[in-house]
Amino acid sequence: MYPPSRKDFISLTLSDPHSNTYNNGKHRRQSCWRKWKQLSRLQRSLILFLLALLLIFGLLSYPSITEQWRGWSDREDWLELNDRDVKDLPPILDQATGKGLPPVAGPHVLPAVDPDADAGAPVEPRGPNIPILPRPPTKIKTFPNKRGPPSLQKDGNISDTVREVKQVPEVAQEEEEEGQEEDKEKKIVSWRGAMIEADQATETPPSTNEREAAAPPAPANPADTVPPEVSSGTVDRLEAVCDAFRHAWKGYKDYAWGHDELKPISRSFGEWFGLGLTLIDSLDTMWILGLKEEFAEAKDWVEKELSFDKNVDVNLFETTIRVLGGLLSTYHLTGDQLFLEKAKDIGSRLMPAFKTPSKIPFSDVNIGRGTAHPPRWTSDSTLAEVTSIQLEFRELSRLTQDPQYQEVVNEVMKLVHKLPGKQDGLVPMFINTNSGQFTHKGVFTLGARADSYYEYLLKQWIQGGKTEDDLLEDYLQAVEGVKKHLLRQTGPNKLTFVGELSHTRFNPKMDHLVCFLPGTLALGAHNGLPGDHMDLAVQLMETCHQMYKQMETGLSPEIVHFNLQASDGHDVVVKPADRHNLLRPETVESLFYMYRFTKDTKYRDWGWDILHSFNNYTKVPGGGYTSINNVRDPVNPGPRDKMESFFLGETLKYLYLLFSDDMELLSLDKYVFNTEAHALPIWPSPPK
Ligand code: DMJ
Repeated sequence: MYPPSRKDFISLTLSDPHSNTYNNGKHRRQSCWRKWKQLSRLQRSLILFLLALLLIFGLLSYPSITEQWRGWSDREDWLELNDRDVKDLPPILDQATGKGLPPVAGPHVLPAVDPDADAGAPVEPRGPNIPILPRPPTKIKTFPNKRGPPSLQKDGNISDTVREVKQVPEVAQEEEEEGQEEDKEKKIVSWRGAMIEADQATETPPSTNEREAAAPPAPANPADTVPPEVSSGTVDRLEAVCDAFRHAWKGYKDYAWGHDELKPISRSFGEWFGLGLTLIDSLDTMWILGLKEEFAEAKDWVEKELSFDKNVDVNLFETTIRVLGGLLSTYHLTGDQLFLEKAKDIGSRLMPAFKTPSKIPFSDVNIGRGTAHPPRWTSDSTLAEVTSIQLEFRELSRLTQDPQYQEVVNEVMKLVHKLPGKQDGLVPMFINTNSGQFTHKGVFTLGARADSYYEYLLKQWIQGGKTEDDLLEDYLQAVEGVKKHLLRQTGPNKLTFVGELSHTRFNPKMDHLVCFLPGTLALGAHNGLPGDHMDLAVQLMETCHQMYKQMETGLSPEIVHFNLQASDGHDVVVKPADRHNLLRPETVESLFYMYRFTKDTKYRDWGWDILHSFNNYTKVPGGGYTSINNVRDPVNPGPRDKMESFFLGETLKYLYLLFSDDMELLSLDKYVFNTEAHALPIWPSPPK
């Protein structure tokens, strides 16, 4: 005998679609009901329980599903995205219509991208003219509740760590707004072809009236890290920069005086060349900020302590841009011969670097022995290094009436100008000091090792009174090369960025260093170069701003990767090894140029936010600012214990100039800044 069968299972009968048996709705309902009745109580309860669970789960997951549809998912897995082959690149879409943009007449910026193209291979433009990239939307996620890191605050006086500048009275604010309205009306295309006759004279020291008029800032609550609301060009912001400088200088003075760099956490110093790099890099900044006492004590050190008669290997490029550039700039601002004498001394000691078979200089010089050599592991020099010393050497020749400095650096430019191995004006990153040929060909970047080559093409042309056609030709060609090979947009928010090319493979990687480019493009447009350079500058400036804004600390990482996928998600991807911030200047440098040429106050506001983030996450109690390891971790950004000299030489100087209403303070029609933010005069035109 078999026991009575138990109905602990559900049998499903799949009907034959062609059969007539169950094609009637009434029958089907009856049949379902019959089947339901046939189920045991346990089975029915189980089914009801499962249905209830499904319903609850569906209700709970509804908001997050819709959120994803809206593209506001806060997934963290985007952080770990790896390099992707650039497949299925999206066509450039019109933001409003979502359709592909037709070619338009006018200048072009970006090559059209064929979605069926090979991985990463840029596609020839579809027509003679390609549209300017649509502007990125402003709806980007922000992190309003940034907090200062405990690791930088624990042993410090809170009011020392974060300071708040006082509110501007309402009336003043209204006046400011009216002024801004006027500014907007006046906003003609001032960046086209406005060249004023160059003026060779040194500039008188800036007035400190503005600074002295500002009331001392009140201490703030360190947890309240929202930038204080001050109108965009007020003395409060200038005073905040001066405060930052004083704080940095205090650390340097207390723990690293006369040495190259401050180590603010360990309250000690680091030596690179043993030339007082931070002190020399800071001289003209102090002069511009009106910090008379600090300047006087630094000058005293230069006069009494600074000696270049040292058996020490220095890097030709770094010493030229920081030391020679810093001394020349300070000479022009102050008219003090001391700085010119020191400039001549270091300039002549760097000359042995050019004694090479190819006339392409070695990277290292022993300034005491008068010998030079390449790095131990190669006979190559870095391209940016040998092509970004020209402004300084040319100026030294002009001031000393000794042509030797200008001759050696002009020779390098001549060689590079006619060298094979470029791609539409883009240059490889290395050049051999024996053969004078490019090496590591096929790899192109606007970042490390190539960046200031492009910057100095334009700036030499401006410095020399816009007469040296080869420089202009190389610059214009390079900008076209950038547009053709390196420019792309992110998938999610259409941010325009400059990637890298490695043997035709596109890599959506961009160094923070590339953020010099918006400023340089704007400077070119101001000097009469095509208007679409300015359009591109505006787009790249937005991207560099987003590299800060999208980070939890409000500070950009050293390197970002951009997301080319059309899907929702984040534009900026940061790999764990790239999350550090070295207090670099390039973005605030470009903000300064963009503000000077457009008077758009948003650029000042962006700079203000950056200063605020530096104060929150890099300011070290007791004195100094430090590089940090992780811009994504506001609780522990990981201080690196190093304050680079360019934080005082460049970053704070550009912030001050950005906030200053005095457009004649280092007018861009009279001065050209070297790549370390040291101002050199534009040469007067020769008499006709
Ligand atoms: C500076 O020394 C110069 O700006 C150089 O051109 C690039 N690197 C640093 C700043 O980031």
